[in-house]
Amino acid sequence: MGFLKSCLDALLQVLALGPQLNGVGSGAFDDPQLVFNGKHQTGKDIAQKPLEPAFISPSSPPTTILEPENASPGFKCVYPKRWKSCNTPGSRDCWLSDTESVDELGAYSQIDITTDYENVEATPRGITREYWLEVNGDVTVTADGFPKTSGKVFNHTFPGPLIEACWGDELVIHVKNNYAANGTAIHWHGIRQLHTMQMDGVNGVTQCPIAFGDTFTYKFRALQYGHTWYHSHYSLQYADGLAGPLVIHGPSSSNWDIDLGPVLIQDYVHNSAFVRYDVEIAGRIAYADSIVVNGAGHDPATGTGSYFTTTFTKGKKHVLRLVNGSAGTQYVFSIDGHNFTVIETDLVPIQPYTATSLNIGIGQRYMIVVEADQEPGDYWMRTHPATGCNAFTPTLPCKGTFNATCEPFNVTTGIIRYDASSTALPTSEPWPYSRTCADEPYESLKPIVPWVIDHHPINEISENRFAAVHQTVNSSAATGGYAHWELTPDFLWLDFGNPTILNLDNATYERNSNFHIVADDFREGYVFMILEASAKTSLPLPNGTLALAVTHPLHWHGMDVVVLSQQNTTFDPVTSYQTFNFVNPPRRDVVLLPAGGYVAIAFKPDNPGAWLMHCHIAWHASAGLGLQVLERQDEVLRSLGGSKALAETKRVCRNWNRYNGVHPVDQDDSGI
Ligand SMILES: *[C@@H]1O[C@H](CO)[C@@H](O)[C@H](O)[C@H]1NC(C)=O
Ligand SMILES: *[C@@H]1O[C@H](CO)[C@@H](O)[C@H](O)[C@H]1NC(C)=O
Ligand SMILES: *[C@@H]1O[C@H](CO)[C@@H](O)[C@H](O)[C@H]1NC(C)=O
Ligand SMILES: *[C@@H]1O[C@H](CO)[C@@H](O)[C@H](O)[C@H]1NC(C)=O
Ligand SMILES: *[C@@H]1O[C@H](CO)[C@@H](O)[C@H](O)[C@H]1NC(C)=O
Ligand SMILES: *[C@@H]1O[C@H](CO)[C@@H](O)[C@H](O)[C@H]1NC(C)=O
Ligand SMILES: *[C@@H]1O[C@H](CO)[C@@H](O)[C@H](O)[C@H]1NC(C)=O
Ligand SMILES: *[C@@H]1O[C@H](CO)[C@@H](O)[C@H](O)[C@H]1NC(C)=O
Ligand SMILES: *[C@@H]1O[C@H](CO)[C@@H](O)[C@H](O)[C@H]1NC(C)=O
Ligand SMILES: *[C@@H]1O[C@H](CO)[C@@H](O)[C@H](O)[C@H]1NC(C)=O
Ligand SMILES: [Cu+2]
Repeated sequence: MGFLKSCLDALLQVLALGPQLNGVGSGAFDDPQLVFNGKHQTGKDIAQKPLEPAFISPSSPPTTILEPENASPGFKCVYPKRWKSCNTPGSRDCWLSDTESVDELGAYSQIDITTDYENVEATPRGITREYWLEVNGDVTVTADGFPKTSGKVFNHTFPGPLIEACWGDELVIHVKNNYAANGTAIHWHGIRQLHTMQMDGVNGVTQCPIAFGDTFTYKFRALQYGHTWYHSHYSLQYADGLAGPLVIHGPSSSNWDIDLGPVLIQDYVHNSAFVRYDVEIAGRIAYADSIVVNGAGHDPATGTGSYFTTTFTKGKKHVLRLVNGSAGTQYVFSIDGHNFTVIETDLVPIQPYTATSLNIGIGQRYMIVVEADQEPGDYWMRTHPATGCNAFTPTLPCKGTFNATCEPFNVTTGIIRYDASSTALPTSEPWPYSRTCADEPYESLKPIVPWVIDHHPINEISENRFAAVHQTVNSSAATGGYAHWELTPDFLWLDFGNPTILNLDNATYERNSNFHIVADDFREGYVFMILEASAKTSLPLPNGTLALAVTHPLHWHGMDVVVLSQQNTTFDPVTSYQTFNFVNPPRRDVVLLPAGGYVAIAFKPDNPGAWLMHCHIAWHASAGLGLQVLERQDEVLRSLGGSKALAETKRVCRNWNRYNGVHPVDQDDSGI
């Protein structure tokens, strides 16, 4: 069973801004909501607002239409008539202002960058948007010039189609599995899924895989805004191409003129990731062949391929929505000659800061604003694999590994042009950036809406509250018979056909399901976790040597976490607490656990459910580096809206178990 690392702080009750459970039983999509201004209004005012229907359909007039800059053609945000748009190139921090409510200062109240988006009642009400996606397998993808025949993609495109919504919308996404050889399940990375755990898309935890020919309909509200990605959570499918961008339009913490959209940076594997995985389980490091940016790249072996290209307008400020969708590579991103302003991390708006390069861990996202303030011309965009956090084909120069002195291939993966008709290759020089494999310094990442943690966990954490990351040997044939990565006390090995969501009443879990239990009575305050990746916790490999400590980008589902401390040294129970920061710590959903070091995080236990937490290096996740955070188990079903909310889940499971009975899946990994 799991270790417990929780503490309750009654004094923080007033800060527990997450929605309470009352009224939740009616289901996540029909809870009557009040729109109010999170900035100026008091609780008393909220109750006085007239009740409006939860969602308006696009046809029901009258409405306020907002056309986000550079959204897809015809795309519009639609809100109730009382709101009017206040989002202009000179006021990107504002989203909607209320034409009916005037505060005591005579100003309109508004929904803006300071609105607490964790407070459901403060979130604007948009419309329902419906999308259809198809999963295709064994598709030939030629992203970097090499014809990869084991491609798995959405709608025959790589990356998948853009899914777009506005802050407060409800998304309804029908995913049809057209891949005959396997199941699938789609995860909406970083979406909090407040009271909609059944929509999180994790096979073995929140659903069964979608069988060939079947469709699962995902429904959830876009309570956050910014950009992220969606990807398969079925084993290694996303590393074979099953990933796409997701943009939720909302305010920004800095002004800009032009939105250039998502930039999905991925390392790219030529043969199937399912085949490449054999390298990982043989105890070596699974490697990639090249880097692709929005599906464009070069095969280093042959030099074939293309560059990701985008155009700047001189004098304008451009938004780039960076996503690290890699299987195993951390990148240092930069644009020659241009610095940029970082305004958002992982769907959390932050106080803007200027940088010339940016460290992006797997699964992490950054929104940046770049001003076209240089001499018009052509400039390289660079995605430099971080030292110690990359592995490419060993037959390349430098044995395929980027380090401080050796580069196996060019890191110039994109071109920024001031004149779209130019075809010249840039001759620009790089900034002198650091290639260290680290998160952005956390002093830089200050959320606009802070979490204040005025509670020191020192008296609450004891030795059994550590989740140590290490590699362990399990010779059981049932679990592959190879060295697994694990988070204490066990490695993850999920049961596709019997997910946690259909076992919510269990006192114990029989399968090797690694759980971190958050006790049912923890409702306010914060839960703390300290995760270590130090060499001393490594178990011996079969040949007796200790596994090397490496950096792991850890991803939490269903919640944001704040980073209290992130160090590359061994955790010391006496002195390490001095490194903890409780004042507006960075908040995100992917946190790097430094090699040989530790990371201390905290989260709010305000979303009942079983939430996966795992390393986002695809190879490590497959080899067991994950656990489930089981939060307030006895309230989960009620928070979803009762057992009727699981009708679709059960139907998809029946179909999966029928399919699997005929085409048994040979499970050789954790399942995620
Ligand atoms: C994906 O493909 C399906 C079937 O061709 C189509 O109906 C749907 O509109 C496509 N979805 C997107 C988001 O393009
Ligand atoms: C032991 O195995 C690991 C993983 O396969 C390998 O990296 C290491 O070099 C081996 N050590 C010896 C002494 O054989
Ligand atoms: C993606 O994350 C991985 C792992 O943290 C990292 O090695 C890689 O450099 C990141 N890629 C980018 C483009 O930042
Ligand atoms: C960013 O670039 C501008 C224009 O080149 C320059 O004035 C400014 O000092 C730079 N800021 C930083 C932090 O590098
Ligand atoms: C970089 O890699 C090359 C080739 O593997 C190796 O010879 C060199 O020693 C490495 N340099 C550093 C600083 O690790
Ligand atoms: C690296 O880029 C330069 C242009 O900057 C080009 O001449 C060279 O061929 C590239 N090398 C490879 C291996 O693509
Ligand atoms: C939950 O408990 C039942 C009854 O003991 C057991 O059959 C089932 O396997 C358990 N579920 C999981 C996921 O372990
Ligand atoms: C390996 O995993 C199996 C299945 O979870 C478990 O029963 C067994 O005890 C494990 N063996 C070791 C040596 O950890
Ligand atoms: C650890 O972090 C310190 C301070 O950030 C840095 O100077 C040092 O190089 C790091 N050490 C390693 C082994 O990464
Ligand atoms: C299907 O999934 C299973 C389980 O993850 C895996 O072992 C197998 O290789 C997959 N099959 C294909 C054709 O990708
Ligand atoms: Cu890892």
